[in-house]
Amino acid sequence: MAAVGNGAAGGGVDTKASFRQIYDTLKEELLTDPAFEFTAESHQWIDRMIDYNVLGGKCNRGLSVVDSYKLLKGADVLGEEEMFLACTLGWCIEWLQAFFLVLDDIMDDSHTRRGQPCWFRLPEVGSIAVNDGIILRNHISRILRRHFKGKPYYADLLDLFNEVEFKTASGQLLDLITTHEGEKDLTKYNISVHRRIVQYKTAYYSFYLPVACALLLSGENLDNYGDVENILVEMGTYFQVQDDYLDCYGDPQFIGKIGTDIEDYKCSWLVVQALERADENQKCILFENYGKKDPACVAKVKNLYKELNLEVVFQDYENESYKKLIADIEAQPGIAVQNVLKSFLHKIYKRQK
Ligand code: GPP
Ligand code: MG
Ligand code: MG
Ligand code: MG
Repeated sequence: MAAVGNGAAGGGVDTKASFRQIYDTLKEELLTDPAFEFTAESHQWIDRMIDYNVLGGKCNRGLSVVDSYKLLKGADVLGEEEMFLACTLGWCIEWLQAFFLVLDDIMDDSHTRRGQPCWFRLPEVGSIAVNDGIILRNHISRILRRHFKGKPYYADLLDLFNEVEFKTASGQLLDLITTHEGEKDLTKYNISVHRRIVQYKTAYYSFYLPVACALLLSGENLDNYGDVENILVEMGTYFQVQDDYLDCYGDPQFIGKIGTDIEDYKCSWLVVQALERADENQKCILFENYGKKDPACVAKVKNLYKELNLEVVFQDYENESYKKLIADIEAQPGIAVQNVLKSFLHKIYKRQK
């Protein structure tokens, strides 16, 4: 099989270019899906909806499938067919992410995403975004069916996406019900509540899923990779702590979204740290101002975070997490697996967006 120049492991320029090209193929296939007779209007809608929601991110999750697969195989360059399949699975994860984000932005009452208005905020979209989310989810099944039906690992692949989706939706449930009107109670927020939420809502789909896809492509049985799963879930927890931190301290221009965690009464890592460190007076300030839309209340919470030096607390957490993850990774028996995990960690360590 012809080898294509798809660059060195680690998301090289060539890998990114090949990855992007395959998007065009997959989109075209979805837009000519024989299971549906598109009208001109629906064709145009789906075309725009996919571009708007699937593109524009960093593609870390998708590219990690390709990078991980290369590292597992110990090959810098993949054959054309292998490259296509790895990129296709990567795009399935990007589609899953688009599906989650379209719906998450409605649930979190967010305004911007990836530097543009959230999809549901467009006047012509509104609640149609809910159905678009469902369509994005169904696109994954369409893509998997077209390119993987008949492969020995097809059933495992479907099962993997289903399991991960269930975990994510369950984590999203935990995230949402802690913020329920009438249930609002900051005394319930602590690090183990936070941990449970973020493991489920973020870590499985963002970290375990890309590596699990690469393992299935390599013919591996996921039952043999429990330790790898645990390390990836830890990495995903660290990633969501960064997300919580950036929600408050990130530059909206740079991260492409305006934080809403304080307004939304989220069980964010920052509020958990603040609660652990606040004296009685400071706790009163938090209790009175957390979870309010009023910008003056949000400013009071942010001031308190400053007083409590949470920026430094975060830097310490980041350094400690990194050290712990590297130690856990180096305790793994296989060098290829170690490389996969390290490569993923280095994509996110000290990220600014
Ligand atoms: C990220 O939380 C979690 C998700 C995107 C999972 C959503 C799951 C669904 C089943 C819809 P977040 O709200 O902190 O992300 P962001 O900061 O990007 O809005
Ligand atoms: Mg959310
Ligand atoms: Mg959100
Ligand atoms: Mg967030």
